Amino acid sequence: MIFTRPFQVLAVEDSDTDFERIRQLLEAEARQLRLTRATDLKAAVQLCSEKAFDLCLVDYQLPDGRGIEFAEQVKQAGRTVPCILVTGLGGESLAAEAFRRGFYDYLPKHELSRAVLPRSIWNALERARMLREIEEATRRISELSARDKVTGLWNRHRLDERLAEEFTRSQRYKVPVTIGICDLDHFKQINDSFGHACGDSVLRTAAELMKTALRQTDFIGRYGGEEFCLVFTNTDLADAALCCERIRQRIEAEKQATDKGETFSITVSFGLSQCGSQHGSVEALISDADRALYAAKNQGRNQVYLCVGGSLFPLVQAGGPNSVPEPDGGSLGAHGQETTN
Ligand code: GH3
Ligand code: MG
Ligand code: MG
Repeated sequence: MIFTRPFQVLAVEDSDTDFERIRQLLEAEARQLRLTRATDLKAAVQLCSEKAFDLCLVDYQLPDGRGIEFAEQVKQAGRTVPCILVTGLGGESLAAEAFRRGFYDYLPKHELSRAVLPRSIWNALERARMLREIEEATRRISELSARDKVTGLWNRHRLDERLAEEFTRSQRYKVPVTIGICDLDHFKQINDSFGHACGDSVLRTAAELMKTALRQTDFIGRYGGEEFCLVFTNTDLADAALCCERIRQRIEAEKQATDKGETFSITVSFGLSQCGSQHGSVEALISDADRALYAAKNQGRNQVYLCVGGSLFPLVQAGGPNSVPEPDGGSLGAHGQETTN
């Protein structure tokens, strides 16, 4: 084992004689193992909640309870610590109980020696280190499998999972959920003019702008190449459309720069659809938002289009605040015209 620091070991032992024996048996390891003592469970749990110990050597019989319950008590205090049960009593059934309760080892006091005690401690520390590595690797794997590498947003896989949950929730409890699909306009030209790395940087900037514009309860993922899917929970079409319009304006206003210092700006198009009883599946909901997006593209890009009751409308600014058409098409603004592609 390679040490980067001394390990902190807490001995929970009420007997002065037994503690002194443990200290002597570990004398040769004193530089790598720093020993602290607690004489009852309460003090030991308190110490563990104040300081991160690497290992606890716990006596079985303590003035205020059974040492075998120590690990659970520490856990309740919000910590986990590897523990070894050191006992003058007991036999196989106690050993079995100790292992069942997560103790790393069980050591009868009469068997302790300069060989046995350090070996058990090093084994426990090594096992704890491996467990931490496995936990960290598992966390990284699940993070990587959920995230898109370029933007750091959720990837399609994770997005589909969450969207399916929200869709079901919306259908069951009749809460409004609106989705928006956003596609960067003429993005291929950016790659062609300024290079792929610049394209990646534009994707990151757009992703960041969108993410920061959303509420905590909304979510966003990278849907495809330069397409993003925004999911507005507990939000109807009108509110989601205004949010998308704000994002559209912010992205248009944002100055993008190449690594040579050239500046340019980009625009995005949005297609929106609110989850409703007419949507038999998530795919049907996405298909409506997609149709609205294609309408936004066909009608000149850099705008927000909505699918309302199966028909497609632009979000219009009729000389004032943006307005969203009613399902019957009642409040179309100046250039409001139905698109049917
Ligand atoms: P439109 O306005 O119709 O959406 O035009 P567009 O050029 O954005 O659409 P098109 O689908 O023709 O091109 C999308 C481009 O996105 C092509 C592809 O090379 C680029 N792209 C996809 N994923 C990435 C990526 O991860 N990084 C970069 N830099 N480019 C990407
Ligand atoms: Mg595009
Ligand atoms: Mg595209």
